[in-house]
Amino acid sequence: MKTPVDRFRFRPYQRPAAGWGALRSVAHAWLDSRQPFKNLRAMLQTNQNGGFDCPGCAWGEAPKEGRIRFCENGAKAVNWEASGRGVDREFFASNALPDLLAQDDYWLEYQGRLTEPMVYDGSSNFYRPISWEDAFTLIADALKQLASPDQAAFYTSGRASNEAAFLYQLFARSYGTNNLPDCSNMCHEASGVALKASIGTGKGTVTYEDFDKAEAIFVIGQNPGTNHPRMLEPLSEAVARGAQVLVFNPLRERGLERFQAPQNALQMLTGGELAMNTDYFRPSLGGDMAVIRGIAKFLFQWQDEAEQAGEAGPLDLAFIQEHCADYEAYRAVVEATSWDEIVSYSGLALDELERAAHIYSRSKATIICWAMGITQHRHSVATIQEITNLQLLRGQVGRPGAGLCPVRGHSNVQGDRTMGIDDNPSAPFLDALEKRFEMPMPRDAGVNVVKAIEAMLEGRIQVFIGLGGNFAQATPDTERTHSALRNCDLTVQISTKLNRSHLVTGKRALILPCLGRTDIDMQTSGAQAVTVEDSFSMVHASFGQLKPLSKEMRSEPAIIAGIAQATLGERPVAWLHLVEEYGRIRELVADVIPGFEDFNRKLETPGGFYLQNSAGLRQWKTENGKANFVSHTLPAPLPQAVLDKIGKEGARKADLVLQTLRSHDQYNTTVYGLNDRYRGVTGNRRVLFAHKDDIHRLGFADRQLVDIVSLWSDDVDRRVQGFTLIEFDIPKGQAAAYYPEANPLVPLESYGIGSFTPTSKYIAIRLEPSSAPQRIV
Ligand SMILES: Nc1nc2c(c(=O)[nH]1)N[C@H]1C(S)=C(S)[C@@H](COP(=O)(O)OP(=O)(O)OC[C@H]3O[C@@H](n4cnc5c(=O)[nH]c(N)nc54)[C@H](O)[C@@H]3O)O[C@H]1N2
Ligand SMILES: Nc1nc2c(c(=O)[nH]1)N[C@H]1C(S)=C(S)[C@@H](COP(=O)(O)OP(=O)(O)OC[C@H]3O[C@@H](n4cnc5c(=O)[nH]c(N)nc54)[C@H](O)[C@@H]3O)O[C@H]1N2
Ligand SMILES: [Mo]
Repeated sequence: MKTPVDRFRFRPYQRPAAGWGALRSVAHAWLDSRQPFKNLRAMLQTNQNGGFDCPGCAWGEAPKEGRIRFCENGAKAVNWEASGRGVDREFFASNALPDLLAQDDYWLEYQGRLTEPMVYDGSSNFYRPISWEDAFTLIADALKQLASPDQAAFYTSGRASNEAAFLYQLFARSYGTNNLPDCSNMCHEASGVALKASIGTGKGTVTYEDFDKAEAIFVIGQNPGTNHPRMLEPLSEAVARGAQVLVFNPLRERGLERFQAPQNALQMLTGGELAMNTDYFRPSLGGDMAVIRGIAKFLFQWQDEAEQAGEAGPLDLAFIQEHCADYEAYRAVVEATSWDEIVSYSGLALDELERAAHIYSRSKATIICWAMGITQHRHSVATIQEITNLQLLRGQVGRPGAGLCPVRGHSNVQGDRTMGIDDNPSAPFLDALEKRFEMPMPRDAGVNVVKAIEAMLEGRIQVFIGLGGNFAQATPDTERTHSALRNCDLTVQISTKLNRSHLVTGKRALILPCLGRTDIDMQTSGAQAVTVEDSFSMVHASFGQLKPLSKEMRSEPAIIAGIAQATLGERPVAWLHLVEEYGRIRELVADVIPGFEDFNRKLETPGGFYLQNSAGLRQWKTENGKANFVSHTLPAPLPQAVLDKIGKEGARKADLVLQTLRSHDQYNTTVYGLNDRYRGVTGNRRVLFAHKDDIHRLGFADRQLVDIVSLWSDDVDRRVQGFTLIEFDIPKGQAAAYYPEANPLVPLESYGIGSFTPTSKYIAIRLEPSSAPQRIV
């Protein structure tokens, strides 16, 4: 099936975000789904009570009527999942693996929903059909034959429901391993690690209502116009009521500048639009920690000045005194950091930092939001702790309209972690499992994504099972990751759509087609609901609405139960009995996980229920029972070994620093089309955005084809070929390219300190004239 592609063009986008452009794009996604009448019903049920939770992002549902409940990119996600196109046995019989591998990621998913279980055993180049029972037996035999349970890895992507996630981790642990890497390892891991040490919870402390009460909102390293479009409404409302909205982003993202609400007929018809920010700062990549430190340094200075004048300063000393530890140490570290260092690391001028600090010091209720621009760096944990330190200085945690807000990605990534998808689970969680299921649970930490790839490369992991996601493409160092997967004995993917992880296989491979969020999930007791948790810790039910495309698809809980039953029998639970009625799974969750007592009854509340956030209540579940100021020196963004190597190469120093990001037409590795509307690009994803002066300085020209080579301390040649240079409004020294096309450039060893998250937002690169066959663009 050919994919629709526009001609390559670059023309900066002049219109506001959302508006008519969004409506046109929704109409296109809807009609292209092949089942518009069925899907209209689905779109109307998105995020409604009794409907299903949007499979797009993890932004929470508006508690107030009249606010946006679904958005352009939510509609795209729904129509993409609820495609009328199917990938069946005839498709696999007529497409050999090498031919499929030659297709791009857009083409692969465009073929439609996976409709029946398939197996590949290396005897030919083709997948062939297999029955569900034979597939379960094949997996069970492979698992039982391993010398140790730690030779298997159980990956999860953040769309899995709470019910699926709970069963999956229970199965992995009952089988004997904590090898539960997940997409969060590449995403908000740093937020969890940092916040847990600082304030005793890994989750954000704000609720949706806090956005209505905030006097200032900082949006750092996040592009909500594309990735969390429903966030645009509360942000534009905040600006309209006079709150300060400060953006920190090296790129001028359209969704953070101007917005036209598609639901507002008057605005749409009159061309009206709303401002999205009151100030826009463009820091260096990885410079945010220095930005925050600069603001803190001003606060300390102004505090001293106020005290000398006998006035109250900006710091909330009473809060610090009552709730915090290590304040003096933090103050000392900030004072020891010079303004020169702060300015040069941050990429902002001193007067910009002062302006931001003024706004911060005046606001009585400040929310700080962040996403991948903060979490995908080497020093992400330190940066998030610096953000937390700043908020603690003014007592901005646990008060209305204020707090810390890591904006999560996948729609249930937060819930999956709550359910125990964690390679490094806490002792109390394991204790609770042991008590409830009366069997020992593994205590050694398992592998995260980076360690799983290393283990597969070295042959220490032999069986890989993926509950959703696209491990082959979402991970760093693509060539090595592909070798790692190929090194396995068996790779199993539980998926809705065809992707590269089905094609980069172990010696044997299985494709197990599952139901998605939009599909009706019929079990013996009737249609089932599943539950999810959003970024604001609200848990609610989701009911599929559409008849599945094929009778051969199974739900994720049913597939996990099938594998578990074949591997472990009824130990420690009657797996197949549980999935007859998901309320039975929720009863187990209620017994094990704090906050879920009486789970089934609580779900009856319209809109769901709120899992309390301890830090939001100013209860600090840290070791010392305090909110901790955690001090770090401003770190170099690359390890010394890399700096030494780049330095030694003299003229071959890094040309630019690259960040990898999402276009408006993709959901992670799912590519909906080749356009990026707000950045003005159509028809091409293999582009490199760079500043005009840099392009000329390096001896290239606008629209020239280049190869991009990344620089690291080892001798691996990491390169992508044939990228088109685009002169772009980007700070000098920086470049940007799309994920996953640029993933081959991210070295596996380049990850965050303490988070193991690949540094997808900071890659030193060099450009070369392209060695790829010339294309006319
Ligand atoms: N439609 C759609 N929605 C999605 C997704 C999707 O792919 N498509 N993905 C989902 C997932 S899993 C996630 S995690 C989220 C991701 O949501 P985002 O974090 O918004 O995603 P990115 O495209 O990675 O954008 C990062 C932004 O950070 C900026 N940035 C990069 N480096 C830095 C830096 O060092 N400092 C600062 N201040 N800014 C920086 C970039 O310019 C860009 O605007 O979205 C979720 N929602
Ligand atoms: N260079 C670079 N790399 C990155 C990032 C980056 O910014 N830059 N971002 C990282 C981030 S934030 C994340 S979260 C990861 C994402 O990593 P993943 O979560 O592994 O990747 P996705 O692209 O979201 O997975 C898409 C696939 O999931 C399957 N799928 C979709 N819906 C369902 C469902 O309901 N059930 C099941 N079982 N399967 C389903 C489909 O088959 C689809 O092909 O990528 C990370 N990788
Ligand atoms: Mo993510």
